[in-house]
Amino acid sequence: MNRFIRTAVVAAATLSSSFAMAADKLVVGFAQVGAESAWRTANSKSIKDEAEKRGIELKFVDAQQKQENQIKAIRSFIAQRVNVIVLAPVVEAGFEPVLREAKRAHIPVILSDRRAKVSDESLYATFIGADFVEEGRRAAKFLAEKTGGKSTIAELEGTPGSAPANDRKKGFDEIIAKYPDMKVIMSQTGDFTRAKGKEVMEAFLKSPDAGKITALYAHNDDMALGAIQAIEAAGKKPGVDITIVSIDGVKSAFEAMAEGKLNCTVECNPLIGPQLFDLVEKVAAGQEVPKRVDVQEGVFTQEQAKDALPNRQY
Ligand code: GYE
Repeated sequence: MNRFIRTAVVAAATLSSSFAMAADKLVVGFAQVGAESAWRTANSKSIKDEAEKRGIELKFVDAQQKQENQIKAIRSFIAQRVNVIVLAPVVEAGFEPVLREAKRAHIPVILSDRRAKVSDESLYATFIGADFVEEGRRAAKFLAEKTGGKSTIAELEGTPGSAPANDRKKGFDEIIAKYPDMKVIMSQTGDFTRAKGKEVMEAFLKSPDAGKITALYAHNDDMALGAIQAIEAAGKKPGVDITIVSIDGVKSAFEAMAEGKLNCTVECNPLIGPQLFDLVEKVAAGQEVPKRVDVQEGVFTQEQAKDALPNRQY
């Protein structure tokens, strides 16, 4: 074989093996909610890291908390013929038509973190996420215990129409209904962000009933952290004058607990990358998966915060 032919043969062999590799590589489209909170940042990182570790090509779209961006992203994943679509639905309602389009294209969809409301369960392969109703119950149980069943509560809700906002309210209300002296007197959305949490808390503290507030329930840590700034600016002591409970368990919440400014955080574990990609690989291989997969989580009080802080990964 002369030198030119040998080079050509080697080049062709390299090319065909790289084609084979490209064909084997799983391609996953992921329509993420946004980058609204520390929880979300940790969740995105966990998913990106795990895809990289497994050699899976991840097409990542940050939808900036807008449903229309997620619908657009899913349509583009369908056009690109990805192997699996992962969707973390911003809100529960309104995804059915685009999920039907994915089904018609025979591309399986996995719902991650937040549920979507659909009339036909065959529109998604599985849902992996936390039990948000239970998180709401845990927050209320802590508050009931801490305040001896007596508190006048301000509530910072998550994104309207989102599964965590709906469920965390539901679970919380279910428990406080058992305590005649626990009442939510004001409730508004802070869209899961620190800036909005602060803004809404400022408004709460200027309202005619401001003096009655003895407790704050925030649907996530970021909003509670924003509210803590507003409470301090109003000359009150967060964690003392107003008992505060929130959900997620992010590092800054642990720091706020260690400083006595936040009383409790209910964990919602965002590190679901490994569990998620186990499901992605199974679904892509046509294997059976459970329709619902739970993520494990706990509850942390100020007493436990200092010990737990060095080990927090998010
Ligand atoms: O609690 C919040 C984030 O869907 C569980 O979304 C998630 C929530 C989380 O913005 O911080």
